[in-house]
Amino acid sequence: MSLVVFPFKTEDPEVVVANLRVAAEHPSVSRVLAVGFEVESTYQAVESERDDMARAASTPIDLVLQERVGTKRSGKGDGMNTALRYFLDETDSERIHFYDADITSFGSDWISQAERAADLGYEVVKHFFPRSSTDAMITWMITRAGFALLWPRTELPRIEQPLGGELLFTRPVVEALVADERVQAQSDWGIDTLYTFSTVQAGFSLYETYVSQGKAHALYGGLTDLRTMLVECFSAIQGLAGEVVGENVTHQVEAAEAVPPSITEKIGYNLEVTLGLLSQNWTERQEHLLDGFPDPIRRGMLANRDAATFLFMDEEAWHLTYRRLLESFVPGDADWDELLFRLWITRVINYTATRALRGYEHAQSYLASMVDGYVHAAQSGP
Ligand SMILES: Nc1nc2c(ncn2[C@@H]2O[C@H](COP(=O)(O)OP(=O)(O)OP(=O)(O)O)[C@@H](O)[C@H]2O)c(=O)[nH]1
Ligand SMILES: [Mg+2]
Repeated sequence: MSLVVFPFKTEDPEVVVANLRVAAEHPSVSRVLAVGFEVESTYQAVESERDDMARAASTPIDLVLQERVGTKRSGKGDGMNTALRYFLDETDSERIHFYDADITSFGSDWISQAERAADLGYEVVKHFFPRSSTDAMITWMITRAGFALLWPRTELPRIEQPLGGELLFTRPVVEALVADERVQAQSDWGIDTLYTFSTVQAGFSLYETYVSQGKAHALYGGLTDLRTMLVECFSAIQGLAGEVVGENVTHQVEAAEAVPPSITEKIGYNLEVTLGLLSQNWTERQEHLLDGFPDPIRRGMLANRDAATFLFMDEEAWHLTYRRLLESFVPGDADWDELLFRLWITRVINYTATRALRGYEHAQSYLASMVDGYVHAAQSGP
């Protein structure tokens, strides 16, 4: 039997409550856990509904606040790590599932799919979803690119959605994650990167299950939230550089099906607002930090002070940029954070203008071949 966990902050209470109910009613689920960030309106809504729901489903629904487990900003990582400890200490379940609480397309099938893969013997199951061509830009440009450049011979760059928050772990995996100090320290948005990295490094088998209806969820709170996520996801990779990862991991990816127009035609962000960011918030120190970057990148970025320019930031320029960032980026330094954000936006706009605009199919195969290209470049030497 399984424990199903929803980490949540402030979300639409109706969505969170509906998702808790779906989980509680699933026949493979013996307990449901909601992990809140603080006592606020969403927490109170869950508190007032959970007894009735639990009674109706004959499945306990617990509600806890996240503990301070890690050493970075206290965020989703503390929430998820709190749940791992709860799973080991308070339950004798064999499996734990995580789902984001804000998903409006969540269904019972998601749990069944993960259970089926675990029944086949897989130790980690990750859900993956069709994404619009301008979504998942942290995943592609930061995480998959970084995995390719740093661990080209491993399964890491082959993982579809390494930052996805929908997944299943078997009990031995949870024991390993709780024993891994790097994982427990990662209290921020870097937690998904650490879970993915640590389980692959430890050699656990991985199954990726495809959810064709997609993950419909709350939109970004704004570009500031995205910036925090970007910085924390990059810092997580940077902190792992130098780690050794073995090549032999069992990894199966379910075939994807045709993608609906609601996803292929979706435009992921506001191009005009984003272009404007290229010329804002420059400081003299940021200009100096660019001294360490190869010249086309340094010159191109400085030109953005006057007018948006991004055609120079193709995949080769991003490769050089990424290597430089790995060497020099200082987490928590406001100018480095801003520069990283601006470099990444330049890359995302370049990709949008030269690739995403050519259509969904083209964009998808381009992104996959970009990662392959990094894998090849990294294998043939620095
Ligand atoms: N317990 C806890 N949950 C969190 C925290 N931050 C986010 N969450 C929850 O984690 C899940 C994923 O967060 P989202 O903000 O939706 O992040 P995302 O879906 O990766 O990115 P978006 O595209 O911005 O929605 C949601 O259920 C959030 O409510 C936190 O600090 N603590
Ligand atoms: Mg979300």
